[in-house]
Amino acid sequence: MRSLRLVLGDQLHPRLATLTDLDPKIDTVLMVEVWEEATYVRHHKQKLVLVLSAMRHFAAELRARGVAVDYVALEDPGNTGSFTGEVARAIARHRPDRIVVTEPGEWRVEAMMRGWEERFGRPVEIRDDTRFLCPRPVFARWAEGRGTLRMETFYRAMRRRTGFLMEGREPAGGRWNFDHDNRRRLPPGHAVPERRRFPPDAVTREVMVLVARRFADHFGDLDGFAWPVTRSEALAALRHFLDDCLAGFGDYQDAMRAGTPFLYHGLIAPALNLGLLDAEEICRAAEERWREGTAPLNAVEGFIRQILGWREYVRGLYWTRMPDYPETNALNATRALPWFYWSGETAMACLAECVRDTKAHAHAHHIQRLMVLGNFALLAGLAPRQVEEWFLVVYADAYEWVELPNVHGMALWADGGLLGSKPYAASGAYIDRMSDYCRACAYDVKAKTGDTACPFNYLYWNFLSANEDRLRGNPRLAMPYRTLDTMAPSRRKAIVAEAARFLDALEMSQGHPDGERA
Ligand code: DLZ
Ligand code: SF4
Repeated sequence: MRSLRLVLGDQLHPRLATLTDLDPKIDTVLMVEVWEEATYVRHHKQKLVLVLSAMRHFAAELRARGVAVDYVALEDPGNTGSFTGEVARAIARHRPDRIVVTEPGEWRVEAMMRGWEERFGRPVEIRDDTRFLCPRPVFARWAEGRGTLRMETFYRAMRRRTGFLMEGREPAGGRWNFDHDNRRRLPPGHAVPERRRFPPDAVTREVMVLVARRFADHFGDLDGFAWPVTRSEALAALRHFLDDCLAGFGDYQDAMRAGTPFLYHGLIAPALNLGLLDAEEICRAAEERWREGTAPLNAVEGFIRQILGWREYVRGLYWTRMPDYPETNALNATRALPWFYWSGETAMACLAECVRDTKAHAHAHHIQRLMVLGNFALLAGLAPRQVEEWFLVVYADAYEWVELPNVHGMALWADGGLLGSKPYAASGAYIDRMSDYCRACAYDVKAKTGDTACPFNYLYWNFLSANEDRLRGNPRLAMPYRTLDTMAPSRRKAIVAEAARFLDALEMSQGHPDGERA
């Protein structure tokens, strides 16, 4: 039986389910660069380069292994610009008996694929994505009948299921979670490891020219592109992380420092989410470092939890809740995304720094995303759909299955607590504790009201006040509500007025440094 095997741009794994039983004598692999995928959101320029360059390299590697690859480039004459259109053309070229694909990372694309059998009059086999450690039906069974879903419960089940960091039935070190050890601020003058860069080769440079020409108006700098685009580069990036960064990752995973965007972070999510690495090999490699004594357990457990726990959990949740998941807006947030999310032009130094990093690298680490950019969006009541689209656009590792639950559920609490037990709201004190951003800021992080007061301060109390009906009963917010209750009514009124003034100015896009358009 002759198969046409479609490999998507984020499925570039040598043992992808689509390829396992490939017969090089009769089968063809189809890879297509399509306008629809490049523009359904206006991806950061570096994300476009990463996906297209990695696709081209992967096709070359398959060909070197003797596989027939039919590769349609973005500007090839006749390119219809969509997956469906390109599969139709490829069927006419190859006359396959069936089409083989692996489940995609987006509900939108899977819905498209489900229509192909009828449309093309051939069997379409959609295979499980074995790059993930928790198959979709296993997650669905785990979630079924549970009133609330909690990552920690799922993570423990996954530790037991896979045996990572287990000693018999018990967690290694006697604890499941070492998060308490992982909240250190970076000491002044602390030198962080120099990070390995992967300068563009000829293939990547060609894609950079294409992106500069065809996507000039997309967000992001192109010049600093240094992401791994092949499996061997991705493995080198992983080794560099394990050798030079993992040991310090745990302690400083929540720290932020101006001018130092990467710290001890993995920087492997773009490669992992493309398929250049897989979750199992990463967890195995990290665990090995602990077993051989070169990385402490708090670092290794924290790292493995991100991949085995959090990443698998958000994917499971995405697939069990789509397509309705993004429709909720539990806190009725409707404010438009301020322009400074694109320009970085705001007097709030923390936000400016995080947008600058994002623009320069298509990257910001999880605390920058959650506790600065996401926190502001939560406190300012920005419309979830706009914030979600921004996060999907700007990060090199962002695909909807991972971005949507992280933003809609975790950062914005728009799902009303399905994914996370409380909104991750914080005042300026948190940002000041975990970073050095406040030192260079026009605002005063210690001031609670007044012209120079840090906006995060009054926005935080205003948020709790405005959403009291919805949030007061949450046991994890009992403490801040107790503090709010002890506030003199006049003080509370001043905070609400200050927040209203700030948010009005933001909305009007005038009259306030943070509202001005670039
Ligand atoms: C993100 C992306 C981009 C920019 N371009 C392509 C492309 O031209 N061809 C392709 O196969 N995939 C691309 N992708 C990745 C897809 O958008 C991704 O496979 C779906 O969103 C499902 O996760
Ligand atoms: Fe951000 Fe407030 Fe600190 Fe300025 S003072 S950097 S706005 S937290």
